[in-house]
Order: sequence, then structure tokens, then C-alpha cells
Amino acid sequence: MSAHVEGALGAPSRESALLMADARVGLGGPGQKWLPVRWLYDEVGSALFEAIAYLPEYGLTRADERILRSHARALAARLSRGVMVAELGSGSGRKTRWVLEALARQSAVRYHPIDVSAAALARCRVELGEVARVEIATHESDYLEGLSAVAGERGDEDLLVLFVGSTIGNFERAAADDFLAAVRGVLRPGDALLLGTDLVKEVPRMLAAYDDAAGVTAAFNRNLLVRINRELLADFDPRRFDHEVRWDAGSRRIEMHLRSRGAQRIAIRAAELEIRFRDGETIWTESSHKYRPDEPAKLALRAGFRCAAQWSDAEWPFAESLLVAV
Ligand code: AVJ
Repeated sequence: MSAHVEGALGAPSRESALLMADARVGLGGPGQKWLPVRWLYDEVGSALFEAIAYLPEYGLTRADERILRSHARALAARLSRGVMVAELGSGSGRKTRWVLEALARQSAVRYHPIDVSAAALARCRVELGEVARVEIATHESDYLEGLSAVAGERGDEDLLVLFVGSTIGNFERAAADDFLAAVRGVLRPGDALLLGTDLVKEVPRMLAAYDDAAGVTAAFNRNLLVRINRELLADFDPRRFDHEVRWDAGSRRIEMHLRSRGAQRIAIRAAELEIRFRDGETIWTESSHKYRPDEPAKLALRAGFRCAAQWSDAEWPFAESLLVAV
């Protein structure tokens, strides 16, 4: 629990060392400042994301859960009995419960959540630890490494990989292609991937989802600066950065930025780095790509899957696509 704090005071933790390297690359140069999205999710960031899922403006997580809940049985019916389940990103486990329960009605299930965050895995174990006929084995690693380990452990049974919540939206489009191809590379024909994608909607609705009235998403975004202060001994004043949300129509993505109020210099002591901001200059902290309904199937084909089924939500356009490795 205290690893991050220890990282700041004593020898840097492994995570802090990686954050430092990313800060050097993303903040040190002359171009657009940016940081990889994963740094948003420390303990506070993860808790804020869970709060975001309750915001009236942010329907994504609830839509994802509604679809999984309503179609879990239809999904289970399309899969072979005794399927092994791996999930990329363990989330809170809440929406996964529906899928696991439906599968466990058919036969016992082994569930392998994969996440870089030990805290997220611990919460997942609490949430899903006592679902009848479900056995959990957690993997603290990145997605592809964890998935290879899971694939290496199985015998004859098929594998179902869950990649829901529109986490894929964080990838650039070319990187999403590469990632799905890499996932396919670990799978055997007949294995399945359930892919959740948030769909394109009216622009004001998408903007509001990332700029809610209560300011929870702004806090989620600014928490990144607080984290860097703590782990890398930096002196960001989060009040001097505005939460900014943009819709890029060309790439069909929402972007989150932190926009400097005035020119400022920030010291990142642990990295022996000084960063200058011009007035209005931003750090690009996240991209959330939005998909057209036919895009997941096309993406699937390019990566070596066929789309066997797609379910969507009427209230909040979101799609869950069942992709089968060919
Ligand atoms: C968890 C990546 C799907 O991009 O919508 C929510 C994260 N960022 N509000 C998203 C997020 C700001 C979320 N994903």
C-alpha cells in the first residue's frame, strides 16, 4: 500500500522508475507534452474512475454492464462448455460477474484477471471470489504477458478473452490493430474475444461525459499531477492547470488535456528535470476513441477474427462484439 510513498522518500519503486522515464520522454521535449494513460490509475485515480461510472453524464460503464447483463446467457450459449476466461484489465469485477455466472451454469469456470495493478486485482478477488463454481487465478502483469501465461496453462479447453469497458478506446487506431493481432497470436482458432467499444454519439453528449458538472473527471485528470508530485518530488500546482476536453473529428476521439494557466516552470526533482509551460500549453493525458457500429467487425477481420455476434445498448450507444479466432 505504501509503496508509492516509499518510492518518493527512499529508493524509487519500480513503478516510479517507469513513471520517471515516461515523464522524461513525454514532458521533457519541445513538442506536445503527453503521458501514457496508465499513470491516471493510482489508488486515488482508480477510485475516481469508479466514481465517474456513477455520473449521469458518463453512461459508458453502465451501458457496458447492461449489455453484459442482458446478453450473458446468449454469450454463454455461443461458447463451448468448460471455457477458460481471461480478462484484460480486471476492472471492479462488477460487470464480469454476469458473464461468469452465465458460464458457471454450464460448467465450472477458471477466471484469470490480468492487470498491472495489484490493488485492482485484490478488489477483483473480493468482488468475484465467491461466485459459485468460479475459481480465480490473478495475474499481475501487462495484458499480453499475462495472456500468454494463461494460454500456456490451458489444456484442451477454449479460451474466452474479455476486453470490455472500451479500454481499447485508449489505443491509437493503428495500435488497436496491432494489439488485437498480438492477442490473436496468443490464441487458437475457436478461441473468442469479447470486445467492448464505446460508439460515436452526438458531440455535446460525448464532451459532457468527460467534463461532468461535479468535476469528478477534472479531479481524475488533475490527480495525475498530484501523483507526479508525490512519486517524483515535483512541484505542480494542480490549481494552475485546467481540465480540457476536445473532440477530434478526424480521429473520432475525445482527448483529455491539462492546460497551463499562464507560463510556468515546474521542477521534477527526482528526475532532475525542469519543465517550462507556455501559457495555454497542454499535457495530453488520454485519448478515448469512439467507434462506428461496423468498425469492430472490420478491426476483427484485419486481426484474424470473425465477428460472430454484436450486442448494443439503445440508451447509450455502446457495442459488445463477440470475435472468434479463425
Ligand atoms: C476506462 C478508458 C474506458 O476512456 O472513457 C473516463 C476512462 N477517462 N473518463 C474512457 C475515462 C475519463 C475510460 N476508459
